[in-house]
Amino acid sequence: MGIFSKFFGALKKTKEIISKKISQIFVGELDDEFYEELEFVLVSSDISIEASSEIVENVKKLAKKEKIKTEEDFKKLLRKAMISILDIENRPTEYPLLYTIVGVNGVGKTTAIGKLAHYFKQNKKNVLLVAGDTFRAAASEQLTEWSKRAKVRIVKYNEGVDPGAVVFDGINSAIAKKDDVVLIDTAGRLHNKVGLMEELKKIAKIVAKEWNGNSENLLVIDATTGQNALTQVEMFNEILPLSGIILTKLDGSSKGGVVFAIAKKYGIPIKYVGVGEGLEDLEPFNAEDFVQNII
Ligand SMILES: Nc1nc2c(ncn2[C@@H]2O[C@H](COP(=O)(O)OP(=O)(O)O)[C@@H](O)[C@H]2O)c(=O)[nH]1
Ligand SMILES: [Mg+2]
Repeated sequence: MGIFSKFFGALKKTKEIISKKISQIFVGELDDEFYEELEFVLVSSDISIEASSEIVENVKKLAKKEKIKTEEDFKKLLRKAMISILDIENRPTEYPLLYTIVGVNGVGKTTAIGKLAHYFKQNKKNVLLVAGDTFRAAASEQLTEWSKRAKVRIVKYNEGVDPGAVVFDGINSAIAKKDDVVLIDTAGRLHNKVGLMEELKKIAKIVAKEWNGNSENLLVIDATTGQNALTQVEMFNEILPLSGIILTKLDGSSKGGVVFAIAKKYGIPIKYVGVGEGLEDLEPFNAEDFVQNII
């Protein structure tokens, strides 16, 4: 219950804004002017122009067909149209499972790994953390803290060690101990894109070579950055094929709308959402719940 109420609370701001505006513009008549205003409401909630116009087109057709009169019925249709944008096939969670977690500095990668560790642990899985961010000593110390909190194992080395070596040893340790879940932390420094690119590619190569289980590359993005997130998706997807997104800091944001933009433009599913800094503040993403909490 705790997690859910937090999740609902997280999107409350977005919901208030969108719902209030729809009530303001909904006067019974669903004319062109109404739809134009609706599109504006969606775009200003960070649902991109492309995604907003698709939502509006779909809802327009449906509303005509179903002869919608009330605001409640209209919102139901709108929800349907929004869910269909987010309805991207998610890879099933099959074990053993390895996540390589990537993203720019400060988006919440290390925190998300701590929360994921706890989440899988609660589901009776054996989890190993791999401290692949060797750029700063503080990074592996931070991950060590999370490993203690979540009570899971960690493989780490000193600052400056080749992240490839950490990943290699981490994976082989996980295989030896028959772990179910391996979570790899990575550095996100952006001032050196080429260095970052090479590092991540090398990690991906080692994962491909050493790991036989299910493997995914997940990009962490900070919901409060809004449309900037799209640039990050673009950049990281060029380096590594991304299989999913972890959207963090929804608790501090009225910008959950960016998920529609990502789904529409890149067809990459959102897998988890972060709603705080605590161990339990992470949820698998569910499009219906998400939309239900937006309008
Ligand atoms: N409010 C909030 N803060 C978060 C969330 N996820 C991470 N943070 C904070 O964001 C900051 C950066 O997180 P960190 O995991 O170190 O980011 P990294 O550089 O990508 O590894 C820290 O202060 C975290 O506590 C979240 O879902 N909600
Ligand atoms: Mg980090």
